[in-house]
Amino acid sequence: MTDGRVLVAEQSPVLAGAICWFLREKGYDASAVSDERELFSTLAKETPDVILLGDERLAHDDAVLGQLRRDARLRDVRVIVTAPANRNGNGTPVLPAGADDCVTTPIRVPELLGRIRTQLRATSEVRAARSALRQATTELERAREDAVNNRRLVDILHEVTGELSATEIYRILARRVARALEISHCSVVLGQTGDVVGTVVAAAEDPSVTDLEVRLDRYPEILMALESGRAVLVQEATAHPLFAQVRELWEREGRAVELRSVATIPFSIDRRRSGVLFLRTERSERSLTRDDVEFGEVVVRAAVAAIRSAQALETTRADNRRLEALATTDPLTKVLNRRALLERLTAEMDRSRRFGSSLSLLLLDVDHFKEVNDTAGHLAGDSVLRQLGELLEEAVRKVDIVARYGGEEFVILLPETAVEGGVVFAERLRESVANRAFQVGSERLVHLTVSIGIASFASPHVMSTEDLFARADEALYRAKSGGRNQVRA
Ligand code: GH3
Ligand code: MG
Ligand code: MG
Repeated sequence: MTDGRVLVAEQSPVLAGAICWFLREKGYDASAVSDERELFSTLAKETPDVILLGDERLAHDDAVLGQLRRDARLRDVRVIVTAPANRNGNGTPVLPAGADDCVTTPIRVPELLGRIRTQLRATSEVRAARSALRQATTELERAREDAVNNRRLVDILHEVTGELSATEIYRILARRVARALEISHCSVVLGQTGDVVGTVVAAAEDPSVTDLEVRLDRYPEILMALESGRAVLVQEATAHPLFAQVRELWEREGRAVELRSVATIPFSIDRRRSGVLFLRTERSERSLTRDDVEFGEVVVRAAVAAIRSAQALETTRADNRRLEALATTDPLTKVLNRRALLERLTAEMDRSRRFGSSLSLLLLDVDHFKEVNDTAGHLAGDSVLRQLGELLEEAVRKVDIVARYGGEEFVILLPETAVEGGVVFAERLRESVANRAFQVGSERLVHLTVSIGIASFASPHVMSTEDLFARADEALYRAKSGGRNQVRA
């Protein structure tokens, strides 16, 4: 490492030799050329930090300086010219265009060294500035590249974060990463440490792959990523020790190895589902890089988060469905409970009012139900209520609503049904209960009858849901006191 490279253009070999000697003594790397031709042929080969045009002819030849300044390669080279001190009569030499500094002749060594030092400092400052600029430009380019990658990433994430199944997410992941990185092979392989067999759940190169089993001992890069929990990058597979055993296997099997590089990025969704994102390039393609791995890692993280949140959403929904079912159904008979019935009734009343349609309510009570309990036991009674619930559900239309009102009393709501229609339906229902044998225990059958009271909207004195219940209850009472097993409106 020298302090700077100085090229001395000086016609006189003695003077050139002396200047070079001084400069080298001071730690510079100095060499000399004797004329214009030699100057430019040397400059074509090397770039000094400072050129000293010692020869007055050269120093004041506009053509020479012009040529030096036009050469972009030499733009940071400082040019020092020599000039007689007394040229203008005031001791200050005229600095020709294109020159950076001037040394007065006859040359005095301290002045020359001072000028060279100053110019070299300037050169290094310019170079530092240029290198900073270059670095900024590189960073800008990298940022631009990142922006492009991020846009690809956003595309992928956007596609991945919908409400998709894990399988769909794997497929999108493989396809989009292959496309973004412009590589031929990208797949998702599920497996965990200790597994002998892995499952390829998606492969960009073959969309038909769904659950392809592969022997993991043939994929040391997958095993390694699963074991270490860290990404594995092999840029040149043919030379890499990781593939030594597999290479032997390939040779024995006489398989041509097209593999160039591989990267495996491990992930873990839950205890059952872990695996790797598996990137591969072939001989005809480029080698995979750290950047590819980083890109893959970011996308994998997003995909795992998406799968987890999709799963959480599904669990929450299932929980909600269960809760809702619990809140609205009667646990014994699985028909609607009383609370849900009242909600539905209110809604149906509103609808009837709005559209002027009719609505019938049937209140059904099992006749002498106590006897079932007394003779067959309470559990048998429960079972009979369950069977009755099923019978009622099967008997009604889709739009009708069956609910357990309490004990052995059921309510059936018939939308768009006036009292006449309600009576016909209730009569049919009464008959089918009467004709049915209900099972109690494994052997015994019992026969039952029911009494049904009906009220309808709109009819005189029925303005509210309470009126509807009150009227139906009155009708039921009449059915009971009339001898049971009958329908009253
Ligand atoms: P009727 O209605 O014809 O006047 O006579 P009944 O014997 O059905 O009399 P009531 O309606 O007053 O009595 C209802 C009986 O139903 C009383 C109760 O022991 C029984 N019961 C109510 N809820 C259940 C239940 O969930 N399981 C069982 N096994 N029995 C119930
Ligand atoms: Mg009762
Ligand atoms: Mg009863």
